[in-house]
Amino acid sequence: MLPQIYIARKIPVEVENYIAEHFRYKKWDRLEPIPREYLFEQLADCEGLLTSGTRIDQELLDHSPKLKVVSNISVGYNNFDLEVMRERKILGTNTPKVLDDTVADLILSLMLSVARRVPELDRYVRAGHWSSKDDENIFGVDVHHKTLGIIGMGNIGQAVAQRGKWGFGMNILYHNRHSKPDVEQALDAAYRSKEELLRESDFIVLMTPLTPETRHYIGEREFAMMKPSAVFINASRGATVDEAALINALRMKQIFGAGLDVFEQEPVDPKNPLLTMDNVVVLPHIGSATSQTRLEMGMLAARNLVDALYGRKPSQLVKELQDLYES
Ligand code: 8YV
Repeated sequence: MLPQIYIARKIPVEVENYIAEHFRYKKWDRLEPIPREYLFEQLADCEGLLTSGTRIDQELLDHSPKLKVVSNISVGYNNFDLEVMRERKILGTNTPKVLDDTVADLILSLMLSVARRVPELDRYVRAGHWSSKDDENIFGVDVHHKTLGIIGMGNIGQAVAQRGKWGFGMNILYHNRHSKPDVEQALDAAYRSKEELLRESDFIVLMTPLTPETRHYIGEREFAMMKPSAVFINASRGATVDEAALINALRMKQIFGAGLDVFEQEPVDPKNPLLTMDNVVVLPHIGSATSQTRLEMGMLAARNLVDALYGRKPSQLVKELQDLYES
């Protein structure tokens, strides 16, 4: 009998067709997130779970006695309680690489939108206004040939650096847990300490995964180091930034503006002060949101499930659980 799995989010039909060839399955195909208690009921007889963002913790695993693998349709996997999954020998997989260019494109759009005030001035014109070309009140800041500082030089960070370097002639700085000589050579990029990068950069892109070490990685101290003309971009996870400190830094004009695709609380609270600021561009966590990329992510996540439940090592087993497969 084919293994039983649960699909806990809406997926492209091509992915569902592929899954149907390998599994018995049940699915949640609404746009709103699946209620946790309902998910628990569905998982009672499932060996695999296809999801992203669902908190995989002791409570969920206590309701999933047959679960062997959780396949995230996302590159981030901060929803995994890795310690509990390790104890229970539950495999966890993600979908890196296939979304790098799509997310990097979005990050560049945020950089340009904030720097040249695109959404703000779009609203300005739609409201019936038009100003002299010499009116400094509609001036923005340049992107080309400025200094781009990337915190977290993983695959997406490198894709952003490529765009900045080759597309806009930018000077590339980066901060990472480990230096990357090959990237430095390929992009003429320079390694900097976190503090040096914050002080020297005109555009700061935060692309670290969310871990206990990176929670509130950018806060009051860090915003105070940035240039008043600096543009701050976060497209990783909202909680890597102390959002209250960001709001204060913007109010005190410690930075020029911010581009945010992620928030500490998602969906973002409509009363969040960031949504009232003209020098902040906000998006609903759409980094990987193109049809082609979501199809590729879904197919990769489905293949991870097939590998795991058909006795093969999944190609995208997260690094912290690699030894589980050998054990
Ligand atoms: C997913 C994300 O791309 O990939 C990630 O880590 O941040 C998410 O935006 C999206 O939820 C599709 O699963």
